[in-house]
Amino acid sequence: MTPFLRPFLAGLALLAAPLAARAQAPEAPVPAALRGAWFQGECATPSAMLALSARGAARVPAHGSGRLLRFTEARRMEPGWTVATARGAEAPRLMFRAAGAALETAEPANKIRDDRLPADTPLTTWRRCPATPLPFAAQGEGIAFLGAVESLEAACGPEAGSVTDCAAALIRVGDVSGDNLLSTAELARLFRGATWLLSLQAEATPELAGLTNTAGAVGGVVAARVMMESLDYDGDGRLSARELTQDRAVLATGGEARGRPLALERLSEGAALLRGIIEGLLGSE
Ligand SMILES: [Ca+2]
Repeated sequence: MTPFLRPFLAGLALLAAPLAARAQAPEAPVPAALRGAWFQGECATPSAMLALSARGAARVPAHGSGRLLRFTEARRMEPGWTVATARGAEAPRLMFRAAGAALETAEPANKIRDDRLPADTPLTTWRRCPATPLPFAAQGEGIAFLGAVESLEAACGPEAGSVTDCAAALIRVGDVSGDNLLSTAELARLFRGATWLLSLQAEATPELAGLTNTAGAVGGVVAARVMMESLDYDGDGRLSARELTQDRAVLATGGEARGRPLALERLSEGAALLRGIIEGLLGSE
C-alpha cells in the first residue's frame, strides 16, 4: 500500500465509526496560556526569545545558535513544573512553569534523573513583551510554522489523518488572505517558515534561522513558484484543496495537541521541502 493510501483508508474508517468513538484530543505538553513568544532581559534589547507551541519550543538567542525541541511526552511535577521530553537521540528535557506573569524554564542535564529534577539546574526567567522586539521580527514566520507543523501532523499523521483533512489543514495554516486558496506568496511564507524550523533544527545561527539573508527569502519564492506551477491545474495562480488532493494527498502544515513530532531532519531545502514534510506526515517516516 502506498504511503498515501494508508492514511486515506484510515480516514475513511474514522468517518465510518460513531462520533463518540473518536478519541478526545490529549492534553498538550504546553498549556495554552504559556504558548507564544517569551523574551529574556529587557523588551528593548532582549538577549533571547523562547517560542512555545502546543508540542514544541524554539529558543533563539540574539547571538549564537538556537535550539528546537519537539515534545513527545510531558508530565506535571510539583511545584507547578511541567517536564517535557523532546524527540532526539538524547531525549532532551525542558522544564517550565508560570511564575506570576513570567515564565521560568530549566534545561536539565541528561544525567539528572527525573525524580531528582530540577536538582542544581539554573533557572531562566522569561517575560512577555507588548510588541515584538525588532531584533526578533524576522523570526515571526518561523514561529508561526512551529505551530502550523503541529496542525499538519494532527491532520496528516499516519494515525489521525485523511487526504481531505490533510489538504484542508494545509490551506488553513497557509491561507493569509482568507480566500481559502494558496497563492505563491502564501506558499513562499510556508517555505520560509519551514526553512527557519529546519535551520533551528540544525542549530544554525539566528541570521540563517531568521532568514535575514537574501538567499533564504529568494529560495522560498522559487520553491513556491515551482510548487504553484506543478499543481495549479486551472492556471488561476492559486492552489485549491481540490488541486492539492488531485490524484493523491499532496500537502500538509497553529498549535495542536494531537499528533507526534515527525523526522524533520530528513527534509532538505528547496522545492523538496514541503513535499518532504508531506511524505513525513503521511507515514513514510
Ligand atoms: Ca489565500
